[in-house]
Amino acid sequence: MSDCIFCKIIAGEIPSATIYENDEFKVILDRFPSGEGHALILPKNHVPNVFEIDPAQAGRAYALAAKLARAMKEVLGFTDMNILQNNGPIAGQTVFHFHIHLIPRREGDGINV
Ligand code: D5M
Repeated sequence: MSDCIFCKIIAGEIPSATIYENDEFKVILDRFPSGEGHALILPKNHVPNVFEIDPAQAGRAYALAAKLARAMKEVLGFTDMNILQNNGPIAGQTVFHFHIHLIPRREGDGINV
């Protein structure tokens, strides 16, 4: 989708800090992180939200979230994590391309999700 910032990132038209990639997903660091290591899982196809994503693809995205959560915990040394996903502006979605937030949590980090 031509005016979607995440599609532009996936196409390599604007830079991102990519931490993982496969045929179906790209995982980048959030440009406006809630905390250190805040990452986003993006499907490479444009799909706006949970209401429109193929449920099987949503399943693969969450399976990837579970794998990455473990890898990130080992590498970054945090203890806890929020995994969340916003759908629609009232729910706080600001980029209308489905994405899963992976937010490492540490004691006293003061993050409000
Ligand atoms: O989350 C959208 C997230 O996308 C929000 O945490 C900021 C992040 N964002 C916005 N622009 C960029 C770029 N260019 N690179 C990386 N991350 C970005 P939402 O759930 O829609 O509010």
